[in-house]
Amino acid sequence: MTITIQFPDTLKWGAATASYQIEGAAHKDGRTPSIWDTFAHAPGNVKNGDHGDEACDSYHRYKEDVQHLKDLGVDLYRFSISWSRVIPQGTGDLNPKGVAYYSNLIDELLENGIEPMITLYHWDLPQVLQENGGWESRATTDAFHDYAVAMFNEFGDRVKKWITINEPWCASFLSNYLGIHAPGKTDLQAGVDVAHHLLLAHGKAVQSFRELVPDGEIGYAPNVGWLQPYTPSEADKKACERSMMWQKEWFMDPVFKGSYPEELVHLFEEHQAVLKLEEGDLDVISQPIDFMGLNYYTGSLGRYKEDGGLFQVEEIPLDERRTDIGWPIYADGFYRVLTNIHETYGDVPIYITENGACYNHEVENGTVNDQERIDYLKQHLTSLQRAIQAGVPIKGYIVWSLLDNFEWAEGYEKRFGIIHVNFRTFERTRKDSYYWYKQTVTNKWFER
Ligand code: JJW
Repeated sequence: MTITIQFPDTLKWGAATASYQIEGAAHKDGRTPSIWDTFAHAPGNVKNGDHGDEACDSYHRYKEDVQHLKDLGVDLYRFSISWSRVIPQGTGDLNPKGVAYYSNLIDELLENGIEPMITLYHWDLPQVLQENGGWESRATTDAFHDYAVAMFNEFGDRVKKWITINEPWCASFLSNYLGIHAPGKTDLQAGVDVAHHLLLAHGKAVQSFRELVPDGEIGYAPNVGWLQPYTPSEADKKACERSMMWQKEWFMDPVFKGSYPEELVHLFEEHQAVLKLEEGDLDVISQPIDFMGLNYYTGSLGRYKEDGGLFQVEEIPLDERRTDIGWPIYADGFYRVLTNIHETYGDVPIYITENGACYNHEVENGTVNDQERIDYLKQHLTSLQRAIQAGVPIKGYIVWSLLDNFEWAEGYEKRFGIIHVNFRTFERTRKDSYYWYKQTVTNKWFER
Protein backbone atom coordinates (compact mmCIF):
# COMPACT_ATOMS: atom_id res chain seq x y z
CA MET A 1 0.00 0.00 0.00
CA THR A 2 1.29 3.46 -0.78
CA ILE A 3 0.67 6.39 1.47
CA THR A 4 0.80 10.01 0.39
CA ILE A 5 2.70 12.42 2.61
CA GLN A 6 1.31 15.89 1.96
CA PHE A 7 2.77 19.22 3.11
CA PRO A 8 1.16 22.61 3.59
CA ASP A 9 1.32 25.02 0.64
CA THR A 10 3.02 27.57 2.86
CA LEU A 11 6.00 25.37 3.79
CA LYS A 12 9.23 26.77 2.30
CA TRP A 13 11.73 24.36 0.74
CA GLY A 14 15.44 24.90 0.46
CA ALA A 15 18.97 23.58 0.13
CA ALA A 16 22.03 24.53 2.20
CA THR A 17 25.80 24.88 2.00
CA ALA A 18 28.52 26.68 3.98
CA SER A 19 31.39 28.90 2.90
CA TYR A 20 34.46 26.89 3.88
CA GLN A 21 32.86 23.65 2.70
CA ILE A 22 32.21 24.79 -0.88
CA GLU A 23 33.93 28.02 -1.91
CA GLY A 24 37.60 27.20 -2.33
CA ALA A 25 39.58 30.23 -3.56
CA ALA A 26 41.15 30.26 -0.12
CA HIS A 27 43.86 32.75 -1.06
CA LYS A 28 42.00 34.74 -3.65
CA ASP A 29 40.96 38.40 -3.70
CA GLY A 30 42.22 39.23 -0.22
CA ARG A 31 40.75 36.39 1.85
CA THR A 32 42.83 35.53 4.91
CA PRO A 33 42.93 32.13 6.67
CA SER A 34 40.24 31.07 9.08
CA ILE A 35 40.70 28.63 11.97
CA TRP A 36 39.57 25.88 9.58
CA ASP A 37 42.40 26.65 7.10
CA THR A 38 44.88 26.39 9.96
CA PHE A 39 43.31 23.27 11.46
CA ALA A 40 42.95 21.43 8.15
CA HIS A 41 46.55 22.17 7.13
CA ALA A 42 47.96 20.83 10.40
CA PRO A 43 48.72 17.11 9.98
CA GLY A 44 46.39 14.59 11.58
CA ASN A 45 43.28 16.75 11.98
CA VAL A 46 41.39 15.94 8.78
CA LYS A 47 41.09 12.57 7.05
CA ASN A 48 43.45 12.12 4.07
CA GLY A 49 44.99 15.54 4.79
CA ASP A 50 42.07 17.18 2.99
CA HIS A 51 41.48 20.94 3.28
CA GLY A 52 39.21 23.61 1.79
CA ASP A 53 41.72 25.37 -0.50
CA GLU A 54 39.68 24.45 -3.58
CA ALA A 55 36.64 22.65 -2.13
CA CYS A 56 33.85 22.75 -4.78
CA ASP A 57 35.29 25.91 -6.35
CA SER A 58 31.91 27.57 -5.87
CA TYR A 59 33.69 30.92 -5.63
CA HIS A 60 34.11 30.65 -9.41
CA ARG A 61 31.13 28.42 -10.20
CA TYR A 62 28.35 30.06 -8.22
CA LYS A 63 26.33 30.83 -11.34
CA GLU A 64 26.24 27.16 -12.24
CA ASP A 65 25.22 26.32 -8.67
CA VAL A 66 22.37 28.83 -8.81
CA GLN A 67 21.13 27.16 -12.01
CA HIS A 68 21.04 23.83 -10.16
CA LEU A 69 18.99 25.54 -7.44
CA LYS A 70 16.65 27.09 -9.98
CA ASP A 71 16.02 23.79 -11.74
CA LEU A 72 15.50 22.17 -8.36
CA GLY A 73 12.62 24.57 -7.76
CA VAL A 74 13.49 25.49 -4.16
CA ASP A 75 12.27 28.67 -2.47
CA LEU A 76 15.40 29.19 -0.33
CA TYR A 77 19.15 28.88 -0.59
CA ARG A 78 20.92 28.83 2.76
CA PHE A 79 24.62 29.73 2.46
CA SER A 80 27.15 31.29 4.80
CA ILE A 81 29.55 34.20 4.58
CA SER A 82 33.27 33.71 5.10
CA TRP A 83 34.10 36.37 7.68
CA SER A 84 37.78 36.45 6.67
CA ARG A 85 36.80 37.03 3.03
CA VAL A 86 34.76 40.14 3.81
CA ILE A 87 36.82 41.45 6.77
CA PRO A 88 40.30 39.97 6.29
CA GLN A 89 41.67 41.42 9.54
CA GLY A 90 38.68 40.16 11.54
CA THR A 91 37.80 43.71 12.56
CA GLY A 92 37.93 46.96 10.65
CA ASP A 93 38.00 47.46 6.91
CA LEU A 94 35.72 45.60 4.53
CA ASN A 95 37.33 43.84 1.57
CA PRO A 96 35.42 45.11 -1.49
CA LYS A 97 36.20 42.01 -3.56
CA GLY A 98 34.95 39.68 -0.85
CA VAL A 99 31.78 41.71 -0.43
CA ALA A 100 31.29 41.73 -4.21
CA TYR A 101 31.31 37.92 -4.34
CA TYR A 102 28.36 37.67 -1.97
CA SER A 103 26.60 40.64 -3.53
CA ASN A 104 26.82 38.96 -6.95
CA LEU A 105 25.62 35.65 -5.50
CA ILE A 106 22.63 37.37 -3.89
CA ASP A 107 21.74 39.14 -7.14
CA GLU A 108 22.04 35.89 -9.07
CA LEU A 109 19.71 34.16 -6.61
CA LEU A 110 17.12 36.92 -6.67
CA GLU A 111 17.17 37.11 -10.47
CA ASN A 112 16.40 33.40 -10.49
CA GLY A 113 13.56 33.67 -7.99
CA ILE A 114 15.41 32.10 -5.05
CA GLU A 115 15.38 33.73 -1.63
CA PRO A 116 18.77 33.93 0.11
CA MET A 117 19.11 32.87 3.75
CA ILE A 118 22.47 33.95 5.16
CA THR A 119 24.36 32.25 7.98
CA LEU A 120 26.87 34.68 9.48
CA TYR A 121 28.98 32.19 11.41
CA HIS A 122 29.41 28.68 10.07
CA TRP A 123 32.62 27.89 11.99
CA ASP A 124 35.25 29.78 9.97
CA LEU A 125 36.53 32.33 12.48
CA PRO A 126 39.31 34.54 11.06
CA GLN A 127 42.63 33.12 12.26
CA VAL A 128 43.78 36.62 13.29
CA LEU A 129 41.03 36.64 15.91
CA GLN A 130 42.02 33.18 17.13
CA GLU A 131 45.50 34.59 17.81
CA ASN A 132 43.82 36.95 20.27
CA GLY A 133 41.94 34.20 22.08
CA GLY A 134 39.23 33.50 19.54
CA TRP A 135 35.81 32.75 20.98
CA GLU A 136 37.33 32.22 24.42
CA SER A 137 37.75 35.99 24.49
CA ARG A 138 34.74 38.22 25.15
CA ALA A 139 36.18 40.72 22.68
CA THR A 140 35.29 38.34 19.86
CA THR A 141 31.59 38.92 20.61
CA ASP A 142 32.10 42.60 19.74
CA ALA A 143 34.10 41.72 16.64
CA PHE A 144 31.23 39.46 15.56
CA HIS A 145 28.71 42.20 16.25
CA ASP A 146 30.64 44.64 14.06
CA TYR A 147 30.94 42.05 11.29
CA ALA A 148 27.21 41.31 11.53
CA VAL A 149 26.34 45.02 11.38
CA ALA A 150 28.51 45.44 8.29
CA MET A 151 26.71 42.54 6.59
CA PHE A 152 23.25 43.85 7.59
CA ASN A 153 24.24 47.20 6.07
CA GLU A 154 25.59 45.65 2.87
CA PHE A 155 22.90 43.05 2.24
CA GLY A 156 19.92 43.80 4.50
CA ASP A 157 18.04 45.53 1.69
CA ARG A 158 18.06 42.35 -0.41
CA VAL A 159 18.31 39.57 2.19
CA LYS A 160 15.55 39.18 4.77
CA LYS A 161 16.37 35.83 6.41
CA TRP A 162 19.44 35.66 8.63
CA ILE A 163 21.04 33.12 10.95
CA THR A 164 23.64 34.27 13.45
CA ILE A 165 25.40 31.10 14.59
CA ASN A 166 25.33 27.61 13.10
CA GLU A 167 25.47 24.62 15.48
CA PRO A 168 26.88 26.39 18.55
CA TRP A 169 27.40 23.01 20.27
CA CYS A 170 29.80 21.95 17.51
CA ALA A 171 31.55 25.33 17.44
CA SER A 172 32.08 25.22 21.21
CA PHE A 173 32.22 21.76 22.80
CA LEU A 174 33.04 19.61 19.78
CA SER A 175 35.78 22.08 18.84
CA ASN A 176 37.20 23.10 22.22
CA TYR A 177 36.42 20.20 24.57
CA LEU A 178 36.27 17.11 22.33
CA GLY A 179 39.01 18.47 20.07
CA ILE A 180 37.45 17.13 16.87
CA HIS A 181 36.85 20.43 15.04
CA ALA A 182 38.87 23.66 14.82
CA PRO A 183 40.61 24.95 16.82
CA GLY A 184 41.02 21.44 18.23
CA LYS A 185 41.28 22.09 21.96
CA THR A 186 40.44 19.60 24.71
CA ASP A 187 39.49 21.84 27.60
CA LEU A 188 36.01 21.84 29.13
CA GLN A 189 36.45 25.38 30.47
CA ALA A 190 37.26 26.56 26.94
CA GLY A 191 34.11 24.82 25.69
CA VAL A 192 31.94 26.55 28.31
CA ASP A 193 33.50 29.96 27.60
CA VAL A 194 33.14 29.62 23.84
CA ALA A 195 29.53 28.43 24.13
CA HIS A 196 28.62 31.45 26.23
CA HIS A 197 30.39 33.89 23.95
CA LEU A 198 28.70 32.44 20.86
CA LEU A 199 25.31 33.00 22.48
CA LEU A 200 26.31 36.48 23.59
CA ALA A 201 27.52 37.31 20.08
CA HIS A 202 24.18 36.06 18.75
CA GLY A 203 22.26 38.37 21.11
CA LYS A 204 24.36 41.40 20.26
CA ALA A 205 23.79 40.86 16.55
CA VAL A 206 20.03 40.45 17.05
CA GLN A 207 19.87 43.78 18.92
CA SER A 208 21.36 45.70 15.99
CA PHE A 209 19.42 43.71 13.40
CA ARG A 210 16.17 45.20 14.74
CA GLU A 211 17.30 48.70 13.79
CA LEU A 212 19.10 47.87 10.58
CA VAL A 213 16.75 45.32 8.99
CA PRO A 214 13.37 46.02 10.62
CA ASP A 215 11.46 43.96 8.04
CA GLY A 216 13.83 40.97 8.27
CA GLU A 217 13.75 37.74 10.26
CA ILE A 218 16.65 36.49 12.35
CA GLY A 219 17.37 33.32 14.29
CA TYR A 220 20.14 30.85 15.08
CA ALA A 221 20.60 27.19 14.24
CA PRO A 222 21.38 24.78 17.09
CA ASN A 223 21.95 21.11 16.26
CA VAL A 224 20.05 18.47 18.16
CA GLY A 225 19.88 14.72 18.31
CA TRP A 226 17.39 12.57 20.18
CA LEU A 227 17.98 9.95 22.86
CA GLN A 228 14.99 7.78 23.63
CA PRO A 229 15.15 5.98 27.01
CA TYR A 230 16.10 2.34 26.50
CA THR A 231 13.71 1.30 29.28
CA PRO A 232 10.99 3.34 31.04
CA SER A 233 13.18 3.37 34.18
CA GLU A 234 13.81 6.68 35.89
CA ALA A 235 17.58 6.12 35.55
CA ASP A 236 17.44 5.75 31.75
CA LYS A 237 15.03 8.66 31.40
CA LYS A 238 17.24 10.95 33.49
CA ALA A 239 20.40 9.86 31.64
CA CYS A 240 18.81 10.73 28.29
CA GLU A 241 17.55 14.08 29.55
CA ARG A 242 20.94 14.97 31.04
CA SER A 243 22.75 14.12 27.87
CA MET A 244 20.32 15.99 25.58
CA MET A 245 20.52 19.01 27.88
CA TRP A 246 24.04 19.58 26.58
CA GLN A 247 22.86 20.35 23.04
CA LYS A 248 19.28 21.37 23.69
CA GLU A 249 18.67 23.21 26.97
CA TRP A 250 22.22 24.59 27.23
CA PHE A 251 21.76 26.42 23.93
CA MET A 252 17.99 27.06 24.08
CA ASP A 253 17.17 27.99 27.70
CA PRO A 254 19.40 31.11 27.60
CA VAL A 255 17.75 32.29 24.37
CA PHE A 256 14.13 31.46 25.18
CA LYS A 257 14.07 31.54 28.99
CA GLY A 258 16.97 33.85 29.87
CA SER A 259 18.64 31.23 32.09
CA TYR A 260 21.08 28.33 31.93
CA PRO A 261 20.01 24.85 33.09
CA GLU A 262 21.21 24.69 36.73
CA GLU A 263 21.80 20.94 36.68
CA LEU A 264 24.34 21.28 33.91
CA VAL A 265 25.98 24.36 35.43
CA HIS A 266 26.63 22.22 38.53
CA LEU A 267 27.82 19.23 36.53
CA PHE A 268 30.36 21.42 34.71
CA GLU A 269 31.46 22.84 38.07
CA GLU A 270 32.08 19.32 39.36
CA HIS A 271 34.48 19.04 36.41
CA GLN A 272 36.19 22.33 37.29
CA ALA A 273 34.52 24.34 34.53
CA VAL A 274 32.77 27.52 35.57
CA LEU A 275 30.14 29.49 33.72
CA LYS A 276 31.33 33.10 33.75
CA LEU A 277 28.24 35.28 33.56
CA GLU A 278 28.43 39.05 33.56
CA GLU A 279 25.62 41.40 34.52
CA GLY A 280 23.13 41.72 31.68
CA ASP A 281 24.51 38.86 29.54
CA LEU A 282 21.30 36.85 29.72
CA ASP A 283 19.19 39.88 28.79
CA VAL A 284 21.25 40.27 25.64
CA ILE A 285 21.12 36.56 24.83
CA SER A 286 17.36 36.33 25.34
CA GLN A 287 16.45 39.04 22.83
CA PRO A 288 13.29 37.86 21.05
CA ILE A 289 14.11 36.10 17.79
CA ASP A 290 11.91 35.41 14.78
CA PHE A 291 12.60 31.73 14.30
CA MET A 292 14.73 28.87 15.45
CA GLY A 293 16.75 26.92 12.92
CA LEU A 294 17.16 23.24 13.77
CA ASN A 295 19.72 20.83 12.38
CA TYR A 296 18.83 17.17 12.85
CA TYR A 297 20.69 14.11 11.59
CA THR A 298 20.73 11.28 14.10
CA GLY A 299 19.57 9.77 17.36
CA SER A 300 19.68 6.59 19.43
CA LEU A 301 18.35 4.86 22.47
CA GLY A 302 20.05 5.89 25.69
CA ARG A 303 20.73 3.82 28.79
CA TYR A 304 22.12 4.84 32.19
CA LYS A 305 25.72 3.75 32.64
CA GLU A 306 27.70 4.58 35.74
CA ASP A 307 30.99 5.09 33.89
CA GLY A 308 29.30 6.43 30.73
CA GLY A 309 31.25 9.67 30.52
CA LEU A 310 30.16 13.16 31.56
CA PHE A 311 26.47 12.29 31.40
CA GLN A 312 26.57 8.66 32.52
CA VAL A 313 24.79 7.48 29.41
CA GLU A 314 25.40 4.76 26.88
CA GLU A 315 24.03 5.26 23.37
CA ILE A 316 22.50 2.20 21.75
CA PRO A 317 21.44 2.54 18.12
CA LEU A 318 17.85 1.50 17.47
CA ASP A 319 18.98 -0.99 14.83
CA GLU A 320 21.80 -1.67 12.39
CA ARG A 321 20.94 1.07 9.93
CA ARG A 322 23.56 3.80 9.70
CA THR A 323 24.53 6.30 7.05
CA ASP A 324 28.01 6.12 5.53
CA ILE A 325 29.40 8.49 8.16
CA GLY A 326 28.41 5.97 10.83
CA TRP A 327 25.50 7.90 12.30
CA PRO A 328 22.50 5.77 13.33
CA ILE A 329 19.27 6.53 11.49
CA TYR A 330 16.44 7.54 13.80
CA ALA A 331 13.64 9.33 11.95
CA ASP A 332 11.24 8.95 14.86
CA GLY A 333 13.70 10.94 16.97
CA PHE A 334 13.17 13.86 14.58
CA TYR A 335 9.44 13.86 15.39
CA ARG A 336 10.16 13.49 19.10
CA VAL A 337 12.67 16.32 19.29
CA LEU A 338 10.38 18.68 17.36
CA THR A 339 7.39 18.03 19.60
CA ASN A 340 9.61 18.18 22.70
CA ILE A 341 10.98 21.59 21.69
CA HIS A 342 7.49 22.84 20.94
CA GLU A 343 6.30 21.71 24.40
CA THR A 344 9.31 23.25 26.12
CA TYR A 345 9.65 26.57 24.32
CA GLY A 346 6.19 27.23 22.91
CA ASP A 347 5.20 28.56 19.52
CA VAL A 348 8.56 29.72 18.19
CA PRO A 349 8.55 29.29 14.40
CA ILE A 350 10.99 26.61 13.26
CA TYR A 351 12.98 26.17 10.09
CA ILE A 352 14.71 22.85 9.62
CA THR A 353 17.98 24.46 8.56
CA GLU A 354 19.74 21.13 7.99
CA ASN A 355 18.68 17.53 7.54
CA GLY A 356 20.23 15.01 5.20
CA ALA A 357 22.33 11.92 4.88
CA CYS A 358 25.87 10.86 4.08
CA TYR A 359 26.08 8.23 1.35
CA ASN A 360 29.17 7.96 -0.79
CA HIS A 361 27.71 6.89 -4.13
CA GLU A 362 29.78 7.61 -7.22
CA VAL A 363 28.79 8.47 -10.78
CA GLU A 364 28.04 5.47 -13.00
CA ASN A 365 27.13 6.01 -16.63
CA GLY A 366 26.43 9.65 -15.91
CA THR A 367 23.97 9.00 -13.09
CA VAL A 368 24.12 8.57 -9.32
CA ASN A 369 21.69 6.05 -7.90
CA ASP A 370 21.43 7.12 -4.26
CA GLN A 371 18.22 5.37 -3.27
CA GLU A 372 19.42 5.22 0.36
CA ARG A 373 19.45 9.04 0.53
CA ILE A 374 15.94 9.16 -0.92
CA ASP A 375 14.80 6.65 1.71
CA TYR A 376 16.40 8.72 4.48
CA LEU A 377 14.72 11.89 3.24
CA LYS A 378 11.34 10.13 2.94
CA GLN A 379 11.58 8.85 6.50
CA HIS A 380 12.56 12.21 7.94
CA LEU A 381 10.03 14.17 5.91
CA THR A 382 7.35 11.79 7.16
CA SER A 383 8.38 12.66 10.73
CA LEU A 384 8.33 16.34 9.80
CA GLN A 385 4.82 16.07 8.43
CA ARG A 386 3.67 14.30 11.61
CA ALA A 387 5.17 17.14 13.66
CA ILE A 388 3.35 19.72 11.52
CA GLN A 389 0.10 17.83 12.07
CA ALA A 390 0.82 17.78 15.81
CA GLY A 391 0.87 21.59 15.72
CA VAL A 392 4.61 22.34 15.68
CA PRO A 393 4.96 25.66 13.80
CA ILE A 394 7.37 24.51 11.09
CA LYS A 395 7.99 27.13 8.41
CA GLY A 396 10.55 25.48 6.19
CA TYR A 397 12.71 22.47 5.39
CA ILE A 398 16.25 22.90 4.05
CA VAL A 399 18.17 19.86 2.92
CA TRP A 400 21.88 19.41 3.70
CA SER A 401 23.40 19.64 1.20
CA LEU A 402 23.08 21.04 -2.29
CA LEU A 403 26.57 19.73 -3.10
CA ASP A 404 28.98 17.08 -1.92
CA ASN A 405 31.55 19.16 -0.06
CA PHE A 406 34.33 19.38 2.54
CA GLU A 407 32.81 17.48 5.46
CA TRP A 408 35.08 19.01 8.12
CA ALA A 409 37.25 16.44 9.95
CA GLU A 410 35.97 13.75 7.54
CA GLY A 411 37.29 15.59 4.49
CA TYR A 412 35.89 14.92 1.00
CA GLU A 413 35.31 11.23 1.59
CA LYS A 414 31.92 11.78 3.18
CA ARG A 415 29.28 12.94 0.74
CA PHE A 416 26.04 14.67 1.83
CA GLY A 417 25.09 16.30 -1.49
CA ILE A 418 22.03 15.78 -3.68
CA ILE A 419 24.51 16.80 -6.40
CA HIS A 420 27.72 14.80 -6.83
CA VAL A 421 30.96 16.77 -7.09
CA ASN A 422 34.13 15.44 -8.70
CA PHE A 423 36.80 17.06 -6.54
CA ARG A 424 39.46 16.95 -9.28
CA THR A 425 37.43 18.46 -12.13
CA PHE A 426 34.71 20.15 -10.00
CA GLU A 427 32.14 18.65 -12.34
CA ARG A 428 28.63 18.52 -10.85
CA THR A 429 26.29 15.56 -11.49
CA ARG A 430 22.71 15.54 -10.25
CA LYS A 431 21.96 12.47 -8.15
CA ASP A 432 18.66 10.55 -8.17
CA SER A 433 17.87 12.27 -4.85
CA TYR A 434 18.10 15.63 -6.62
CA TYR A 435 15.34 14.58 -9.01
CA TRP A 436 13.29 13.07 -6.17
CA TYR A 437 13.62 16.27 -4.11
CA LYS A 438 12.70 18.40 -7.14
CA GLN A 439 9.52 16.39 -7.59
CA THR A 440 8.67 16.65 -3.88
CA VAL A 441 9.34 20.40 -3.77
CA THR A 442 7.16 20.90 -6.85
CA ASN A 443 4.28 18.66 -5.77
CA LYS A 444 4.50 19.38 -2.03
CA TRP A 445 3.76 15.70 -1.51
CA PHE A 446 5.42 12.35 -2.10
CA GLU A 447 4.39 8.72 -1.98
CA ARG A 448 6.03 5.99 0.04
C1 JJW B 1 31.31 15.08 14.61
C2 JJW B 1 30.82 13.49 17.76
C3 JJW B 1 33.12 11.50 19.70
C4 JJW B 1 27.55 19.48 9.50
C5 JJW B 1 30.76 14.82 15.84
C6 JJW B 1 29.53 15.33 16.16
C7 JJW B 1 31.61 12.30 18.17
C8 JJW B 1 33.88 11.81 20.95
C9 JJW B 1 27.49 18.04 9.72
N1 JJW B 1 26.49 20.23 10.12
O1 JJW B 1 28.55 19.61 7.35
C10 JJW B 1 30.60 15.83 13.68
N2 JJW B 1 27.77 17.81 11.14
O2 JJW B 1 28.37 22.12 8.03
C11 JJW B 1 26.83 21.54 9.69
N3 JJW B 1 26.96 18.17 12.14
O3 JJW B 1 31.48 14.05 16.70
C12 JJW B 1 27.21 21.38 8.25
N4 JJW B 1 27.47 17.71 13.26
O4 JJW B 1 32.33 12.56 19.33
C13 JJW B 1 27.43 19.89 8.08
C14 JJW B 1 28.82 16.08 15.25
C15 JJW B 1 29.37 16.33 14.00
C16 JJW B 1 28.59 17.06 13.02
C17 JJW B 1 28.82 17.14 11.67
